[in-house]
Amino acid sequence: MLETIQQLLNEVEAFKADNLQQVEEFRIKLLGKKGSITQLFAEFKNVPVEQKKEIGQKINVLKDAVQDKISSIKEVLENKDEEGEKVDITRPGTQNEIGTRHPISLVKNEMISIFKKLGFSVAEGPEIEDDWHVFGALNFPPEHPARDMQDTFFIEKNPDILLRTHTSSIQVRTMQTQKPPIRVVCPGRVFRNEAISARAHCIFHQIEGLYIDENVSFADLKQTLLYFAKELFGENVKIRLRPSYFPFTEPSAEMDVSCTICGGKGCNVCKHTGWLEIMGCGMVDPNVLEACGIDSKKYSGYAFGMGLERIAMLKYEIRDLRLYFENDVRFLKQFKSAL
Ligand code: 2U9
Repeated sequence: MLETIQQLLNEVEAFKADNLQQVEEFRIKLLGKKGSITQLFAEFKNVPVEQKKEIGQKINVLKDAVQDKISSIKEVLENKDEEGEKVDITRPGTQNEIGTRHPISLVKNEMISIFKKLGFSVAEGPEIEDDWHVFGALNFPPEHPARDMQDTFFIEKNPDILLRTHTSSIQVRTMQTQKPPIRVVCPGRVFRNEAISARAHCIFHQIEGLYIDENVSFADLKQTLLYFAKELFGENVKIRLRPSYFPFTEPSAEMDVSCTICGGKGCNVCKHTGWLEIMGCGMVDPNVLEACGIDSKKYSGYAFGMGLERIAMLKYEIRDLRLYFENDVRFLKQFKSAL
């Protein structure tokens, strides 16, 4: 009997049909009143008790195989889907939509490719940091307001551990592990204890740059940033630097670009000034170089930093920061690019 079951299984497996008539003949041959499987069930009562379990299971497997085979062939022959709905096989197939890159990733990748052309490499670092890498090494005095719980997220059990408030901690780590010349850009997610609105978020992204070598000057910084602005916003963009203050750079400046919307004539976006602030920059403070193990008498360097959300807002005319974090596909699918 086992042999017969195996033979029938082979037959079922090999069965093919060109029309429904052949399928029906096949069904009758196996499952009809005088069909081979019906006969097997009839002979089952003569099977010795100790073989009943094995043979019973095998006959059931065979019966299931026949029924599966019949319904799958019928589905194809009748052009019906799994639910039995008639399928129009002349219709074009449904296309799988491919995803789009997030606008923050797009501007980040574009900026990285601009700085790579100038010889910068990319460095990354941990989001959970210690006080020294975020504040101490960067010349923040002990009482600086950024160190306050109102501005920074600290880990409850250990006030020395916090979420980085800027990506500058990556440059600190780079300086500790590499010898000049150093030329890096550091993109990453940063965290500040702020209420969420159209203009502020507690999570955002920065990209910062650092160049350290002998005889690096403010003129090198200015020319690098001019090249960067032209690559990102177009050949006609103008830049201007205004004096500013950061604990980690001296002298420090803020850089504006001529308004990307009105070209400098004045509009709502630039509040009729013709200029848009896009980044902070400056010469690395000698205290910072020394704290990170670099001889400030031999080496000098420049650094700059900017918020990716702000740049993406200007590039894509996005008016509300919260859109970046909602992952609404109607927003996301508008951004298509090779980068
Ligand atoms: C080291 C030394 C110096 C990085 C710099 C800025 C100026 C700056 C802000 C722009 C908008 C951050 O996203 S934002 O809020 N950044 O203005 N960042 S210079 O200076 C460094 C970094 C690391 C070791």
